[in-house]
Amino acid sequence: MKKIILGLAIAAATLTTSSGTDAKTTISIKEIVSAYLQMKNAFTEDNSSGAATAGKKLEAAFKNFDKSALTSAQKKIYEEVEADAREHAEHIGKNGGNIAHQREHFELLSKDIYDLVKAFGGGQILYKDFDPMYNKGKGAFWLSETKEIKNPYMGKAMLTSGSVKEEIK
Ligand SMILES: [Cu+2]
Repeated sequence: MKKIILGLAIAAATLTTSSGTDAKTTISIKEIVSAYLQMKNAFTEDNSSGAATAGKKLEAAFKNFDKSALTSAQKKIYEEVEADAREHAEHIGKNGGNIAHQREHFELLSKDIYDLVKAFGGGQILYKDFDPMYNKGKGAFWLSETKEIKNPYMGKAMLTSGSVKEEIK
């Protein structure tokens, strides 16, 4: 039920923000997106401590996010995502040295960041990429700033595995 309501709220916010999101909000989202991308890039290099550093940065970006410029529909979406995303960022931040566990959180975090980017815009073109093999063949997606595939779940073992599913403008 919660998912359905969130879906509707996102659809509503997309309609109201397509004419232009407040500049301040875009900047705050950009900090969240940039910390997420830093984390994703660390995972592509199997860099667990780099991912942990980015996790702490992402947690801070959420903490510093200015909600005052949001419309009530945007605020609703943000608040739906925030607690969950912060928890994943925190666990990734605390689990340097345990990259398998960090990647489990990264998969769930990617869903949250995707919802935010769809509602607020990412401040840059982003690609939704999909790896069909992660999680025993269940598959998982991530967001990237480049069209070229660099897989954060497989890292160096299978860096180019996966494909672009969506271009988010
Ligand atoms: Cu954890």
